[in-house]
Amino acid sequence: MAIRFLTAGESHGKGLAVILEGFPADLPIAASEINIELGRRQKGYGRGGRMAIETDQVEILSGVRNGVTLGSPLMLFVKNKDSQNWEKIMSPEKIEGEIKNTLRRPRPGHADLPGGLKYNQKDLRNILERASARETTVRVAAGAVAKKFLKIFGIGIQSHVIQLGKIRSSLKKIPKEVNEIADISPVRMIDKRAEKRAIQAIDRAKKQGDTLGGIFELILTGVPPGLGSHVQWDRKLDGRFAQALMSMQAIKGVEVGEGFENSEKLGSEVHDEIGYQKGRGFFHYTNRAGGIEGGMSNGEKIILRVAKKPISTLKKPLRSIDITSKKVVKAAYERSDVCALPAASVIGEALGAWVLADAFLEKMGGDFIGEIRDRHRIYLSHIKKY
Ligand code: EPS
Repeated sequence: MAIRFLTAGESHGKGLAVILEGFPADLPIAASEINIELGRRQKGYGRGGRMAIETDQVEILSGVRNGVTLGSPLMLFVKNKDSQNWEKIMSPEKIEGEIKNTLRRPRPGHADLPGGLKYNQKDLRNILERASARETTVRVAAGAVAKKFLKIFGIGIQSHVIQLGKIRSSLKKIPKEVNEIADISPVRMIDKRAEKRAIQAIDRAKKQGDTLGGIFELILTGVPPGLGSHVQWDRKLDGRFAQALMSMQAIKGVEVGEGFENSEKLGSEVHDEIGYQKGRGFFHYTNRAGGIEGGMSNGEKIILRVAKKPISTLKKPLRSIDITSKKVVKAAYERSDVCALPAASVIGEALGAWVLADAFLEKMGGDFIGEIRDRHRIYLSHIKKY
């Protein structure tokens, strides 16, 4: 592992923090660039009331001077504007009298019950505050730095929603500028017909007090071959992507290339034949593998698909048990989103960028951008001569 990050913060606490360690010196980065990514995460049709309260803005507290990284840890902070409405409930000081907004009716599908049992908490707010997807705000901030780093080396990462509930995008050919189109779609869908139906599906779910999930796709371009490694289980690039993406709230599946579809086919229908052209070098005639073979990038586009379950906070709640009385009750409901899939797609970009920046730095090595540039050039010339 070349770089790592740790987040801290509760959904309705003062704010969220992230420490990024291992980034090289001389990477130009500005708060305004990180804020663009934070803004993208806040969008999407089907979001709840919270996003109308917040305008996420990062504060760079360390690791950057005069617009460039120093090689020291970056400390990034995003304030929760909503925290002013929760000051007493979320106070770190001992509260006199009764604590409001306690939660005792765990939501099926949420961290509430397993977290309550594990940490022996009788107010499940002590679990939900940290389990909330609000935490992904600073993961996106970390990813924005990783994206900026990758861009120097011609690596891009984009995302779009390919399925929302039962509505599937039926595009055969994906355009090059995915994010340009997805960023202006309320559901991050490129297929306009599917977009319209997806919006209607969200409206229907909202009316019924229900929620919706779906699948988004990540596309990483310009990735050199040989990132990750076949030699050890925890160095395999596909495994590292899967771990990072699966760690996102509500994610239940990660697919590399046409992973699930390929499982029912013959080998001869699945594997991507290898070609060679002078100037272009090695290439594959197809990319069903999604750009990863043997736990390593193979020089093709990396394609990852990520399945998100519907949010577990339901306005029309499912059956649960009151943890104090042990009586059958309806699960707790508090303000939430009907669908946060478009936001998840942006968060996926951030985590995908992070994993790739880590694997890239591991392969190239170096402590300042100029040094990494030189090493990158040498590696590419080795590949050309191979
Ligand atoms: C989120 C903030 C949260 C929710 C959502 C994600 O705000 P609040 O809980 O104050 O309404 O909108 O969180 C969840 C879906 C969850 O299960 O906790 C955000 O910033 O993305």
